[in-house]
Amino acid sequence: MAFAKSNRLPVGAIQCDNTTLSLLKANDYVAKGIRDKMAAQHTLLINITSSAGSGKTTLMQETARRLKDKVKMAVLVGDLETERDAIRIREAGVPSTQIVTNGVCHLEAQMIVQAFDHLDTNGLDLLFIENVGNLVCPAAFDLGEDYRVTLLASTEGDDKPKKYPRMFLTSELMLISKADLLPYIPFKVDNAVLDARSVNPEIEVITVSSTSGEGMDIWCDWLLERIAAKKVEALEPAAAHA
Ligand SMILES: Nc1nc2c(ncn2[C@@H]2O[C@H](COP(=O)(O)OP(=O)(O)OP(=O)(O)O)[C@@H](O)[C@H]2O)c(=O)[nH]1
Ligand SMILES: [Mg+2]
Repeated sequence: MAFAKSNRLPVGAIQCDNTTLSLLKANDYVAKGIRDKMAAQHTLLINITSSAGSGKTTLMQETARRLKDKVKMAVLVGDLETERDAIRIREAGVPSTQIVTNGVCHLEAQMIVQAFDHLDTNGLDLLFIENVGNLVCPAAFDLGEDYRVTLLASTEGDDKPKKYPRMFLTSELMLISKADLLPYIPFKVDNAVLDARSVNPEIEVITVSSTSGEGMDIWCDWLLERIAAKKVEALEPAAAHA
């Protein structure tokens, strides 16, 4: 199947009804506003997605511990119920606001805009959005992010990229998480990478463990490079008019 990455929809395979399509169009309009706001304040915006329990919040906590003294960062986190994840992230020393969706299985751009009333993003170098744990619905909703990063935990099985292709198609980076468990389970990293690249040949891959620390330096360097690039990007229009 051919895919158009720019609008994140499979070409010739649109099976949504008109209502769904217009909802997505409205979402894209709001997402553009978020992208413009983040560009104006030079904040790198990363949308973190995965199945439930793949280790997103633990990764946010460990990333915060490693980067909070180097960059100004915060996390918006979505869940169907409870403020538990935001509390965990705040305990790791960075501001975090919980978006409680009351049963909605994904975050939408309008929810992010509403959350900006509760979290001051001015001056941030890095803003993470931890999406609701779900490999399906969050794939359809642009949140204005610069990069979408999807975790695939070793405990989920290496067959998921082909079973949930849109999430891997629309992600720039796949993090194979819980790498410390790889010696004990029949997850083949090569199979997962092959499948992910058959869906999205450009997807980057880093293997990480928040528990052992494996891959965390590579992940943090990946972020720092992009934070720096975002600042340069912000200077370019000014340079062009100088
Ligand atoms: N062995 C191991 N366990 C991990 C790792 N990262 C997270 N976990 C465990 O996996 C479980 C789920 O982790 P969370 O960080 O809450 O996962 P999540 O993706 O945020 O979950 P939801 O927000 O509910 O979707 C917890 O018991 C964590 O301690 C890891 O690198 N290795
Ligand atoms: Mg979580």
